[in-house]
Amino acid sequence: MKRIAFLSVGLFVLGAGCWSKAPERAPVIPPTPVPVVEQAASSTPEVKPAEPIPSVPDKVKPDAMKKTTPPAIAKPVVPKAVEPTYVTVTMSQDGFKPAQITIKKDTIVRFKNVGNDAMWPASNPHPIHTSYQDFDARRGVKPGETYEFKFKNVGSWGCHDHVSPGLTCRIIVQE
Ligand SMILES: [Cu+2]
Repeated sequence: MKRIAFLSVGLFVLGAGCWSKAPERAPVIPPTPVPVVEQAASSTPEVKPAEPIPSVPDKVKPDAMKKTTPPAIAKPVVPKAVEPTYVTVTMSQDGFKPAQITIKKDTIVRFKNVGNDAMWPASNPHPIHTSYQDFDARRGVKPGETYEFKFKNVGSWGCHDHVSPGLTCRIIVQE
């Protein structure tokens, strides 16, 4: 009888253990949050597609550099032509050579006497030289000497040798 009672007690204990273990296992299994891990994993791939986006602006940058380069070169080309331009006209008893020239405004003409006698270049008309009063040597230019005059006024200016008025020339000044 004692053995039967002991076994029955042992069965009760085992049964209680089974009952107690069964409810313990049941709550343990569901709490394992398997879907939570999937959400965390799904959040990481969303960040990856954002990485290739910055590579696109890198390709656009070289094109922008090429477009900005040409205007930078065109700007410094503007300032030029500050030094005066010189043109030489020789004069002798054979006349002015060349007898007619066309020049830009502010060009300096060098009347060089290559003859044997003094010459006096001046604007028309002889003898008053009023068409371009400043254009007048006002003296005889000796052989070997040069009379320089800067033509600031636009126009067609007839000229002559005041010593030998038959020797004529023409200076055409343009803008
Ligand atoms: Cu004259």
